[in-house]
Amino acid sequence: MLEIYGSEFSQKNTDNRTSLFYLMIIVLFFHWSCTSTEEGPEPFNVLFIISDDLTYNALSCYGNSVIQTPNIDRLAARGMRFTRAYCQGTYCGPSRASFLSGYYPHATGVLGYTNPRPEIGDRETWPQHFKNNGYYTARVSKIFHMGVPGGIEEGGDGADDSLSWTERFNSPGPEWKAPGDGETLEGNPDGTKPVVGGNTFVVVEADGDDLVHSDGKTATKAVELIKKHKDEPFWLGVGFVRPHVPFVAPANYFPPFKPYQKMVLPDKVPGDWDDIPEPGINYKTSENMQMNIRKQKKAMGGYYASVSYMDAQVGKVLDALEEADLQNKTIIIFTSDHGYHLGEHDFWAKVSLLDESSGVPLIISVPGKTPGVCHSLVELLDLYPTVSALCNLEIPANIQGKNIASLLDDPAQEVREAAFSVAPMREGFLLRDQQYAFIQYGENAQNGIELYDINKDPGQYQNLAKSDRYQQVVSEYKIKMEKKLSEVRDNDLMEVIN
Ligand SMILES: [Ca+2]
Repeated sequence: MLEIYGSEFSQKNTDNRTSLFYLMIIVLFFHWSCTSTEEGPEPFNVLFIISDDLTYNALSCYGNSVIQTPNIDRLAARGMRFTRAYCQGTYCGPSRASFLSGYYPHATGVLGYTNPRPEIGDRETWPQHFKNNGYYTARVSKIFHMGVPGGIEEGGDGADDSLSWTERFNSPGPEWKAPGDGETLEGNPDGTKPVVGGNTFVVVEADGDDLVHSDGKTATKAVELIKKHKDEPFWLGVGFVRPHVPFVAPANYFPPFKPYQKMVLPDKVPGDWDDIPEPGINYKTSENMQMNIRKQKKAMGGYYASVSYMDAQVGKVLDALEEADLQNKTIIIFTSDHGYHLGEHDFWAKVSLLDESSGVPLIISVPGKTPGVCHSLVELLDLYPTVSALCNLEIPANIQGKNIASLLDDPAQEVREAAFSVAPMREGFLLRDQQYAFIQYGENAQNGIELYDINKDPGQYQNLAKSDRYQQVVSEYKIKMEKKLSEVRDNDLMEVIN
């Protein structure tokens, strides 16, 4: 018996050794396959390029035939171009604080022009997450909020967050003070006002070359940093301030848009404002800016020249990336902090929650992915988790955006039922889905509602909110909005705010 037990014992031992051997093989295989798929040969770099106050309507890759933006177009040709990307706040401060922190504006409470650090405490911002994972992170010029033109004239850090960066660089420029042929278009009906600063519609056809201005200096610094850091993983934020006012650019960018008289303004629809609730009338209009048709056309031409100039600077940065042979190792993102009105509804500039102002251009180029066009609703808030996932970094559990990386493989998917955006200065809230744009003013819609059927009325001219036929739709969207506002506020920061 003993012997039998003994032979069974030794048999078991042999089996155990064999099992152990196979187990080790399996463990080694999984270890190898995990390290080879998760870590990859080399981590991707991230080049994040953001223009200030840029509407997608002013880019040729989005269908504009008056202006040519060859550099942004060439990025679009090799990346995924999103046609329904929305910002989360329709002016600089809240939008930038949101997508950089990973929280909606009403989650942090950052509705003005500050950085979100006091609200998020030791939680990581998007670039900081990369910095903490071994990346060199840098910003050139405006990534978090900076005042334009004042902050650019001063050359300070603005509402920046120092913890996000390994290094940071500012690009001071003369802005409206640049020598050249300038005119103040806004609030200047008799033409007696000189060229002024501030958030004012001013056009300057400037003397000198690209490097006179902030964006030219930003491109130069970005090119230098790409060369210098090409052998280590980097997250480089390049912030161009054009086409934010003042519309100042070297004079050689203006000829395609002159004489300004040839610019074609959006249709002016009689009675257009009659069905828009008072907070929905934008803060800048042709009327309150006292801009006649000549000035409106010049505003459009000046804006386009500023976009052309910015596009040329984007080209310099893309060229540098190719020269450093990094195009196959770098995720490139191009976007804006929000959109802009160029005379639609006689509205100008930002803040409005209509598509021209709440929608943003968004191109994401990832090495190895097939270029394409994606019509899914996406939010700028999705960049932080998506780019983290694409770089095989953990997505922090606290942030509110979605990982939309699957759209880069299959752009026909839908990842969101609706996009959400806010205009805090008028307590405006937008839910935009594939059929409707629902806008309410006030937490309980007490200050008015706009409802547009985008498929029938893409220009958003017919507010259906008071139509008997749409009362059921209005009720449904009010409930959806209440739910969204509650979701936004249900996060790990609430104790900090309260
Ligand atoms: Ca802006």
